[in-house]
Amino acid sequence: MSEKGVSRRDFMRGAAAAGAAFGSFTILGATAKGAGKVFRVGLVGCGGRGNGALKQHIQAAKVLNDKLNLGIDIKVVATADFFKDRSQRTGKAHGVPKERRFSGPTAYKKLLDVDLEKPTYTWDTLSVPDADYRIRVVASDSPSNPEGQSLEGEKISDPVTVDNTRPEISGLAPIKKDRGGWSVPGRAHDETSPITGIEYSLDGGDWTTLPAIDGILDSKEEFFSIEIEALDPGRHSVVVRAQDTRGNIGASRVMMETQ
Ligand SMILES: [Ca+2]
Ligand SMILES: [Ca+2]
Repeated sequence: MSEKGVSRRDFMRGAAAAGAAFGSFTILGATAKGAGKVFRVGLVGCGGRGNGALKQHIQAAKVLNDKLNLGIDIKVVATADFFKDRSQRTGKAHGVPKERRFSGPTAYKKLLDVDLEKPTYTWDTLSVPDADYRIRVVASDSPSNPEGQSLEGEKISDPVTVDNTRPEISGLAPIKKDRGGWSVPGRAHDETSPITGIEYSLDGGDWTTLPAIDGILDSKEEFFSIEIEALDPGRHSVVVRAQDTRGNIGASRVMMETQ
């Protein structure tokens, strides 16, 4: 079987064998034969984590399509969440028919009854250290061919980054300015991925975006400086948070005393 004709099962087996990991995620449905390269997906848990995993998975399919020319089509066919609004919202965003957006305590069971013919597969990147991984995809047609006549092919992808660790904020050291103002310099650092966002909140207020000192957020280490105008006398707090390209968020807080 050529790489273009790789079956879903073979793909899963090969990817799993290679320790491939795209985030904790469940793929349901799809027959190895007949369904072609359409991956039918049912999402159980439509909160931030579930939606994030789904996004990652769609991205992973795109990477595989780009790098290995697999022509994978991810189709979300059902959603399930205890909360109706979450299931509805995610389902609507992915074109899931209303009758397949399940909610309530037995939502996941209803989802599992949606014409599934295959068991569940899960990739959990939390079981592997942060690093770049290559995915080895092995395709074999041995199940449908006599012994000795089967063919096998494999390809190895470009590196895929797994990063489940939060960026660190350090060096927050408020400096007093004139008229009760403060300057708070700091550093955002991530071991694995570039920093894509830095924000701060003064006294629990709205988040304000911060630019990088060097003008562009593009590397694993970025420096920033928060400039605060005159504050009322008393204790004040500044919380800074930074996000890496994988969506991990790390935060830190510093207190200031204005006379
Ligand atoms: Ca990270
Ligand atoms: Ca930079």
